[in-house]
Amino acid sequence: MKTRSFLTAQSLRALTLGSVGTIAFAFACPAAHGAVVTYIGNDPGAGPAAARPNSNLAAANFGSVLTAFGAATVFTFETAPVGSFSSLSLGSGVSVSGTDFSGNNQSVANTPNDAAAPSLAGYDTTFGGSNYLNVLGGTATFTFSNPINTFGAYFTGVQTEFGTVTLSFNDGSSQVVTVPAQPDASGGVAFVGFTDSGHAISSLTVVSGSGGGGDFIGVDDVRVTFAPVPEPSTLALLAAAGILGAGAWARRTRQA
Ligand SMILES: [Ca+2]
Repeated sequence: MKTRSFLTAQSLRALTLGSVGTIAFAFACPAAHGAVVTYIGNDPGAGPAAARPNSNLAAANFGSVLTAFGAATVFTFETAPVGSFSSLSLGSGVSVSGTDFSGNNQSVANTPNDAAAPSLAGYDTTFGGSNYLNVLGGTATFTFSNPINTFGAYFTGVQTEFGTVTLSFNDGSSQVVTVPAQPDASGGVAFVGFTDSGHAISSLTVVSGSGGGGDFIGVDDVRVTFAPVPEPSTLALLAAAGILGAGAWARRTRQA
């Protein structure tokens, strides 16, 4: 996995304005074939109504490179039924399933897990929205009928106390992208996105911490692009090439 990061003038400005958040993202050039390139920003302590400059900047930079991958499809969970699910269809051939720290199904929530301290345990990040994927430890696996080559989302309430939160997937080899943890006392929000040029990913699992039940987090405003599929005309050409090749073999066989 290849990850390059640096601070821009804008992110440095955000830092000097008092935020203790950090942002790390890749050069905004198309990724080399085969490389997972991450776009990550985090805002410790940021709750539902707070500004999240580093996370939003990472999301914007991630979005700016998606033009090389195609139109992004965004899932806000706003039309998803509130409550637990065994498998939740999000549309566009995308579904999510998984079980929490106690083996129960994951759920969609419309209020923060911790009403008194919403930044600690997951909340909605959609502008004007309320619903989010409520991951109470354990795992949540996104399945893509049409494989993807980029993925991004906001993660809320990820803390250092409950183990590491990761995105695990296979693009021909096993890959792990780590979601930055926020301080135990404050929680916060992070945006994590990645591009994976030239690859196709059929599923991705959010592993929400480990030990002691894992971490209670929110996942929201998921955005993906779908990997290109061979055009019918390309398939026809390949089939024709196969027929021609078979014909040539037959001729050679007859001549032999
Ligand atoms: Ca939402």
